[in-house]
Amino acid sequence: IRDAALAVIEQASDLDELEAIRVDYFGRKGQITTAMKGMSQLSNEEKPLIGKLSNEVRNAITLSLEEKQAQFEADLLNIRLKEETLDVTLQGRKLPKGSSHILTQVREEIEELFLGMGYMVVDGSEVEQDDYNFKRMNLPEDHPARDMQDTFYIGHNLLMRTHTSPVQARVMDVHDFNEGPLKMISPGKVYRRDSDDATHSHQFQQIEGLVVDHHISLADLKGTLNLFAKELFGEDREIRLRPSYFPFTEPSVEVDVSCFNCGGGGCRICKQSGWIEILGAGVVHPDVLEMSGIDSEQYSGFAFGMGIERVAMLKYGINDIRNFYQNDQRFLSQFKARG
Ligand code: FA5
Repeated sequence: IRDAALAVIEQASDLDELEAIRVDYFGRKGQITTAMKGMSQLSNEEKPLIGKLSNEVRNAITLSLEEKQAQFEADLLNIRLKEETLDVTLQGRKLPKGSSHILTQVREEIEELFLGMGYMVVDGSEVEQDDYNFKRMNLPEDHPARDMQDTFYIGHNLLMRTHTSPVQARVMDVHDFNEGPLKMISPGKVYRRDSDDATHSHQFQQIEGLVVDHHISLADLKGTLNLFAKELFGEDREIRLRPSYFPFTEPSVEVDVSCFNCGGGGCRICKQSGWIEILGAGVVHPDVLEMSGIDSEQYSGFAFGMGIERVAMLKYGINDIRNFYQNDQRFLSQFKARG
């Protein structure tokens, strides 16, 4: 039995076959089991001899089965290890990479420029009180200039801010001049009931700027804006100041930049004028300072509010403001450069 068993075990080709062999010898009706059962019929002299022999046979077969099983298991493990090997030299698949929105890029560029000139960047709230959006900007109720900016009201005394100017009042309320002059910009979204067209959107972004100190004049404003325009648009672009009106500045100006697409000759963006308006500005009205508790005899300031979309249109020659908000990848993916 032993030699026959060892021979079949040797030839077994997998774990299943080995199990069949084990059953064939040690199963309920297996050869060894049957032989052991037959022991009871042996004489007392034969029992120890045959018993010893059969134990040896059983141990030899068991050992051989175990060895073979261990060998099969080791083989299987090796095969699995081989199959699961990672080829670290294989080229990876490229994942499409996103980037920040073109308006975010332009906003950050403007922020960096003013940070470099010592301004702080302040956050404002898109939901604003009527008081701050209008009254504190020298626009009492019934003031006709409230019509200049059609407003989304969301409750009594609460509205979606129509410009970033209310941040001026909020910052002036808390500024301590013992710590130095006030120099801040405040970027953010604003909302108006404008009809959308190539240069107007009902939701757009502004950057407010405010400087208050002793002896600040229109000349400081002009110098600052000139520097800004040259830095952002390049030396060859021109800016011009036109007299304008805002209740919160006196005098007030609007600033145009020479148009990109037509080289100043006139096109659809600038409506044939060769110029596009990017911001409103002026010398802070003394009443606005006083409402924040700032002595207008001692202090003066300038302020400006620019449209970020308009700046981006001029910088990159984009001829329709709606491109910024339609999420067309063909448009957006052109501006991946700065990420
Ligand atoms: C204002 O909003 C004033 N608060 C600006 C200001 C601040 C003046 C501080 C003086 C001192 P205005 O409504 O002109 O002004 O808007 C300012 C800029 O926002 C415009 O020059 C233009 O660039 C942009 N803008 C205005 N309306 C829209 C619109 N519907 N869509 C896109 N950009 C707009």
